[in-house]
Amino acid sequence: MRSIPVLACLLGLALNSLSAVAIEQFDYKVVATKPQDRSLFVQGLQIIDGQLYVSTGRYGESRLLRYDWPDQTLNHEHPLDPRLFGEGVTVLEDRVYQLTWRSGLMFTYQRESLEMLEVSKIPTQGWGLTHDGKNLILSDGSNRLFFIDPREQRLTRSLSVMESGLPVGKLNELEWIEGMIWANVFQTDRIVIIDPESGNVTGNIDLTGLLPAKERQPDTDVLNGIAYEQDSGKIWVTGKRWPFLYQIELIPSRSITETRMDDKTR
Ligand SMILES: [Ca+2]
Repeated sequence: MRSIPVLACLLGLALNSLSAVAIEQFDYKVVATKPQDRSLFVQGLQIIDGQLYVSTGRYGESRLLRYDWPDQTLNHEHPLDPRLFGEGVTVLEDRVYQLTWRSGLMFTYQRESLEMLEVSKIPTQGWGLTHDGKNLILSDGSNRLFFIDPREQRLTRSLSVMESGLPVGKLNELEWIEGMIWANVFQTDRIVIIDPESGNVTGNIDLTGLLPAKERQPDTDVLNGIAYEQDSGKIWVTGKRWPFLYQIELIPSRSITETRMDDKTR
């Protein structure tokens, strides 16, 4: 067992190169619910300018869907080749981008007509997709996020997502919300809030119990899908083969202090 003076000395040395970072912990409150076709294997979700965009997965079932919002009238449906598995979707300027899982392909559509304009290669698996107003931001199931210039189809940077010095893997569906990246963590009821500059997790949202047990069926799958209505600030979440979209509000539960290495000491 180390003596106290030795421990104090080690602690003192450590504190010189460590800094404290607060990670906010959130519970949630359901503010509203809307029905969702529970056959949809939701892989991508975005609401923008009175339209809800949904990308769905599974071979033979993958589609790009667009609904009027908030009345949810389907106004466009585009099936993918049955050999492709749809993933994230995002709308940026006059284009819509849709990922596929393992094929290395991303589709670009004209926003109004949803006519396909381009098929491009991506350097990794496609999972979640959002944008920061300039770059597409893509997840691939690891703890990495990739920033892609949409016009030049060029990787501009990548980011490692970390919490308490450990990688946060299985990042899935994404949403850019007020300068931060929200990400579903695959196979959990957790959404992490990520600083897009440092990659540090700054918040954890625990959505345990969101879909009641009585609403679960044998094929009901995991939480996946985040959409932010920029005008109203409403946040909607859902899951794969879930019967509802939920509007949620965050309730701060507690804050934990993470101690991590200062940037300058890395
Ligand atoms: Ca999203």
